[in-house]
Amino acid sequence: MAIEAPARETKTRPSRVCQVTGLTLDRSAETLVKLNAVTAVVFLLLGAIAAILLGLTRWQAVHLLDANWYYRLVTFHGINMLVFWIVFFEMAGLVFASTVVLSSRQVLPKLAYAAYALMLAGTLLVNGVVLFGPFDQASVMFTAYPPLKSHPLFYLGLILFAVGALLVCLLFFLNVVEARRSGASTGPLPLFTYGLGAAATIAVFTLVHGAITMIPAFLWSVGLIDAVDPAVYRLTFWGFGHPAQQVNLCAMVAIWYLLSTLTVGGKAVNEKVSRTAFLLYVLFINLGSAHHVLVDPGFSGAWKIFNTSYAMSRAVFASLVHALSIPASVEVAQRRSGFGAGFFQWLRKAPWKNPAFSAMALSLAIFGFLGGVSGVIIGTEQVNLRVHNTLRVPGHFHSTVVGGTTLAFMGLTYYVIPLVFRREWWSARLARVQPWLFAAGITVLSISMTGLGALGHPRRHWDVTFAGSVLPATLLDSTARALQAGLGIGGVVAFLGVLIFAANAVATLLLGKRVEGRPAFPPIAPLAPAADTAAAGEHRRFPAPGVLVLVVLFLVFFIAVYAANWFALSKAWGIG
Ligand SMILES: [Cu+2]
Repeated sequence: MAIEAPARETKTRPSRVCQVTGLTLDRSAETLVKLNAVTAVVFLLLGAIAAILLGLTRWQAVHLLDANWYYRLVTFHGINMLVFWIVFFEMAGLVFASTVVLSSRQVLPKLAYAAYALMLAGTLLVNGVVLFGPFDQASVMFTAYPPLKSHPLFYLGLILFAVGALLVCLLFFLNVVEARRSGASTGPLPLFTYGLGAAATIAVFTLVHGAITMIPAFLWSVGLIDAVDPAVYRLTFWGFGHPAQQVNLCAMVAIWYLLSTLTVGGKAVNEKVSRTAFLLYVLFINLGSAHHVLVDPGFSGAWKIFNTSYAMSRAVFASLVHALSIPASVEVAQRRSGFGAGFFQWLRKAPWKNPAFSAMALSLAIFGFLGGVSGVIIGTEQVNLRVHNTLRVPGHFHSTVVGGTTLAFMGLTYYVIPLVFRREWWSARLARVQPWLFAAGITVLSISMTGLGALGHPRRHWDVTFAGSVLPATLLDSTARALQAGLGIGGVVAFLGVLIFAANAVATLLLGKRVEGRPAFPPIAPLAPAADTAAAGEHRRFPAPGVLVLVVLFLVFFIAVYAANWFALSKAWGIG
């Protein structure tokens, strides 16, 4: 429209034009992305240091930490990895998707900086209590279930963090509105921004649940109210704790789509279907939170089964849509780029040496085969009985949040640093190895935890030999020892993966050459050429037959593992 052009020209806010993408980078948006991303990686590193100490404690042959530090660091590790690392990174993503991707500006930049400051202050308070507070207040775990009571500053820290994050979500929507109003963004929102919009929507009700949970707990900790009902706390806590993982899921899926575009020039096979799948997440995935209270008294069986099975299946369906759509976008792009032979040439000839691509592909595989399958199983009320509070639970979420989300975020970082920070990677060789190392470590770790859980090993437990207990007992047999070694070694390898990632990033920011023009590494693929219209009838067939084969393999695997769990349940009680 005619009136819009002059309105845009009057803006004299500092910005630069990206020489690769042609997008306009608003200076304060750029600074916010950098601040949040660097902060995220700092807490990833701290959480990983705790992780390696914990892994080497659960491995009974090493049994590194004493009980005090074990429980303190379980708490520290959980909160830093699941909340601080991931959410700070997502905040960077929200700013990026609502400003840079739309070539638009950050609205209310001062408020955005204040939100970051609130989040950082909250993080420091929580970590201060967990690392240096009295033991009984510092070892309440990520969940801090009453009657475990932490220090008031612990709850206050979580509240400040949540308020800051909520502000960033609201600013995301305001940024999108501003991009529309100014005419910077017209037509449908890019899929990446749309996906992060779904994440931000889920984040709003997630954070509201966090407030509903933490404010009474804070009042209780300072003595203003007498008690917090444990059952109510658990329900509302998981209204925060589980959807928080769905925010991660949405962000991760949006990043997968983006990485498919950047690494092979892929484009969603059917964008409308992908957008609808994001919408299904918003509508249904929160109900899945009920899987955290499957063994709690107070909720009816019908309520549990409705929420975790019938409603959840809509969200699982959405994940299956993405699981088909994203690899298919890669296959279609690869075929159009000339790798069309047979079922799998596109996959063999994929850019496996591009760390952003390998991170995306490995994270998709780990998330789907290990995380998704185990999640559906653990979320089924009946089968859950054999899994509850065993190491199978952390076995599951290390394959979703770590093998999936964290690895996808690492993959995106391989582009964020050259494009936003304008630095050439210090070591391309280390970058190429890193996703493989991390993925291998986390896969071994997750499978070992799952195996130990199947043997009955509890989660969050310092000593499975029960040394010094009145009744002698041990869970250690030769299988358990081998699996514990797997947990320890997998943990060490994954830790090396984090260390190399962080060290390479820091070295890049300090020593990396400044990018002039187009960054050299990792390569950015041109959009794949359009379909060959001469191939009549092509559009009637699904354009990615290789992915269809993979999907059938996945479904067979899924059904086999699901059935095996029901079979094992049937053996749990000898009837007849
Ligand atoms: Cu959950």
